[in-house]
Amino acid sequence: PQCVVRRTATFESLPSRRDHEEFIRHCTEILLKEAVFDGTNRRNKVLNFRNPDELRAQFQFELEPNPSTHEELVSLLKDTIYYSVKTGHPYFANQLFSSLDPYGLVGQWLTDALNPSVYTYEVSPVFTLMEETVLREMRRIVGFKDGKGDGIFCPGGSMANGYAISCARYKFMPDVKTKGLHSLPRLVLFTSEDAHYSIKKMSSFLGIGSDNVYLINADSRGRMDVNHLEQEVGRALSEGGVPFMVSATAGTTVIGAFDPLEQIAGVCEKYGLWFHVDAAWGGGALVSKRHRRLLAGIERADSVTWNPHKLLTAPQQCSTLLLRHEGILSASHSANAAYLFQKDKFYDTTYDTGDKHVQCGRRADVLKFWFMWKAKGTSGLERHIDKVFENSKFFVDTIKRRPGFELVIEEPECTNICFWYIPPSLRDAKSHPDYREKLHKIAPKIKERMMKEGNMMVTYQAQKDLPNFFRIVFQNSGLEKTDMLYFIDVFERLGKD
Ligand code: ABU
Repeated sequence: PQCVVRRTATFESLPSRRDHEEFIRHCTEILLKEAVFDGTNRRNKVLNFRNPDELRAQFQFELEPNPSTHEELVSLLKDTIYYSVKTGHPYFANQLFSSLDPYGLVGQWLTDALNPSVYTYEVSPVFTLMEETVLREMRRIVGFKDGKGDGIFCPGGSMANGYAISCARYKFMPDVKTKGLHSLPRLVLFTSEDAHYSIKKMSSFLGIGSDNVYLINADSRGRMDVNHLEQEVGRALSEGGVPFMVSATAGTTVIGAFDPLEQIAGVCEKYGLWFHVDAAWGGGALVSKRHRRLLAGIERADSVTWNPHKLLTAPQQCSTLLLRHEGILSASHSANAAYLFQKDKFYDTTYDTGDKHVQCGRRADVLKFWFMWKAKGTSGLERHIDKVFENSKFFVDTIKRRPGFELVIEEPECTNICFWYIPPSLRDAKSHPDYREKLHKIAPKIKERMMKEGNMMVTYQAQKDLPNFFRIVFQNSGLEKTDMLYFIDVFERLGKD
């Protein structure tokens, strides 16, 4: 339909309800066509990159005193879609999230249409019970007895890890809630050198201090070295520090390694430490009978971070913290705001769950995931996981046979695959003294060509003393083997000397 050119809100003529309806219908059609269907079509680009100055010049970012017309607003929407990265596109493999799940999208849109805030049952009755259901089922899948325990939806995995540290700290010394950091000795937390940076960040945020995060060596496959963990616990004790928590990782951010959870659980039990598992990335593997062995021992955890927006492809954001213990979230964080959490309401106020969060207003991130889960069933989630692991194995097996590709880890455990692409001119130069320096410059160069061309998106990084390497991430089960070959072919084309 034609969009009517009409000023939005002016004193002379406020738009009518009919104008608004027409505007919403028109915009919805554009969103569906340009962002959803065109944005996920293999024939179209993943991105149309512009440098910041170019983008500023081509896009009307500036805000003005006067209202824009509906026609101008439609044009802004189209520009927003055009210049944005299409993260649902099959060839967006840059981050630990991707895909555009149809049921997730509808759930996300419905969430925004209803615009709830999940702090009290009276405001969010459906979402409160949905959260209860989904979190219980996730705990059951983790292996907590009968799905018992507690949990919350969080704004991202970093925050979920922060909540875990806060709960561990409270369990160790409940006085911290009222007396603050003065009540604490020097607490020490242990995590692998390959763990997500949020562990350090949240330790600073919570007053533990990043110096008191002891980094444990990772082995050649990126997994926490448990002997070193035990040595470091001993070192902290001998220094007069007080070990209180180990944060293990199930699916490290770059390499995709799974720490040996059974052994780490043993160390935690021996020293009385809170055992947290950051399974933000790898948690999705728990729904697969074939792959859940990667997380053996997770059922012994005190807390687990698990982000359905990663391997399970729920729309951003959908992050959870799951706990084996009941009541500790509320004990650590409640402030009993009397204006919101009145105890003399006519219904069971234990359903006013908001006070166990540190946020007040909170999006209903549960709906999109619950709706996807309903649509696919747990068996559909399992098929999705099995498919992305199959695709990853096919990609690994293929690049092992292709000249120029070299894996960082020969047998990746998860669906993030790290590799170097070595252009023909460097292939016989490995013994040259400047080989690593030259290799270090290859990935940024290929990435620049990739971004400017816009046909796929894959990230790179250096890690420890390794030269820059690519990390391609597979979590879109709509991809086929032909897509794996597409990625490989594009690397070969962009990596030409
Ligand atoms: N937890 C955020 C991970 C970001 C990324 O590497 O894709």
